[in-house]
Amino acid sequence: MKLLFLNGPNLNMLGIREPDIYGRKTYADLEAYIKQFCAENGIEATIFQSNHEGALVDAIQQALGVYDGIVINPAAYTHTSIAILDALKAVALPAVEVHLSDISKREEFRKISYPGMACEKTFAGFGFEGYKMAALYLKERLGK
Ligand code: CA2
Repeated sequence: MKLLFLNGPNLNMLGIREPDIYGRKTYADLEAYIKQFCAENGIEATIFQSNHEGALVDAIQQALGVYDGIVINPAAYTHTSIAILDALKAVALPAVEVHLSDISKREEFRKISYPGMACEKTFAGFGFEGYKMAALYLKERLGK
């Protein structure tokens, strides 16, 4: 099973500021965590981070016919991006949304998720583990 892990803007800054919200671990730690649980669960993982909305849209479009599913943390684009929502709808691959923090318990503007409307599930507030929960959900769902 091949999964594409997409991470949006500023996630490359993890561990540098706001440790009370996002923890002390770095983006490199997140990549290592994803690679390790994927290896343990027979999942082929590609991980991509971008600060640019169009680059994330391109990555979603290019996933068609290549990946079995998408795990996405759109970061701040969660709350603004109809373009990412439309791209997810266009490829219609099974997708799961992940957030490190529990966006339902933060500022009002974080409560809406556009990409989430094209995702089968959302795991928010579980830190790095949310990525594993999302991947295992897709593994089960795809029967692989
Ligand atoms: O909780 C999440 O995973 C978020 O997607 C993270 C985004 C935020 O805009 C979403 O509302 C929820 C922020 C990404 C990382 O932001 C940082 C800010 C300062 C220091 C390090 C990372």
